[in-house]
Amino acid sequence: MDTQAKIYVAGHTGLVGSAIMRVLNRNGYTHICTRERSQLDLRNQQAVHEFFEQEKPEYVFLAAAKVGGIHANNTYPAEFIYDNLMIQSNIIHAAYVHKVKKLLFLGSSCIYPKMSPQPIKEEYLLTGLLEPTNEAYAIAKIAGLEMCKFYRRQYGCDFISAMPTNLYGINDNFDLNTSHVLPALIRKFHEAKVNQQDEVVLWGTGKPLREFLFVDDLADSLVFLMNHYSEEIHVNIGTGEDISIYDLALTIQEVVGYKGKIVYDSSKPDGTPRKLLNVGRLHQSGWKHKISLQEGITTVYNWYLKQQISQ
Ligand code: GFB
Repeated sequence: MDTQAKIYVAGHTGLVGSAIMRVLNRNGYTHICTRERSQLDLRNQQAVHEFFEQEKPEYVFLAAAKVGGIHANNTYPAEFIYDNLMIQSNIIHAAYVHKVKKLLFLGSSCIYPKMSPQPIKEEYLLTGLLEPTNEAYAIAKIAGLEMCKFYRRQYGCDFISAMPTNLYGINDNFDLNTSHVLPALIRKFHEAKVNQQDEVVLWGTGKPLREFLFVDDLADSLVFLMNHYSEEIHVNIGTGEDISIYDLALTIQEVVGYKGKIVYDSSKPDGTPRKLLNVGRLHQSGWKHKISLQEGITTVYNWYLKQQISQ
């Protein structure tokens, strides 16, 4: 991408989109176009078509999506499949019609089979049944990456897909009903510390293993892929290391400085036992993450504290 190129970041206020904006700005990209949700409903095909007609972006980062943690995915599957299928189909098709030079679609590591061999290679897609708690979201994301593949095959579009592992960072969602585990734990431990609670209740058994990537690292990898990757197969993006929810909780507890007890509510779902990505393809293409989990959690907790003060 030329630094003068016109770039559309779909989902620019979200966790991923806002990180892409930071990385683009830092790297001297000045011609970025965005729309607020109130101005453009990406589920509306006509509105998306008109937006592309008017703005004619050359590059598109498709980071707009309906996302959430295990509880939200499990509770609102109709919304997760509808919103995501509509948003991504409208943008991918409009990018083809309006001759976008390159588009990068973002999926998720939950696209892989629940019982996939570990670490998960890109080739393991569609080799087994999905994890039920996020099946609706995963089906939508699989459709998106397959759509990019088929538009490349039939129309010659330079559309690529990236599959990030579990993400966290600033601008994350801290709502305890809809968030992912990492921001939920920051909030739970922080509030327990402030309110001098004896214990904090976490979901599931603590046994599942998850891989976490700081979202600024992800955004850096996406700009890298936009500039250097152009293949049909999607690329896994992660650190190549995972941690149990039990150990993650101890790490966050320490960063926050909470001294009480941790209790697990096993009536809540665990989700996939493990989803560690094989990041060989990403490393071979020349990119590796920089921010450690400890460093990332500390950054997010400091940001969270500032938000609390400014509220
Ligand atoms: O991050 P998370 O919500 O989603 O949960 P997934 C990860 C693990 O943390 C699960 C446990 O085993 C949860 O039971 N956990 C413990 C908690 N305490 C909490 C808590 O207070 N809040 C939350 N949220 N979890 C999502 C998918 O799966 O991963 C999405 O639902 C997406 O589709 C995303 O792919 C990356 O890692 O299980």
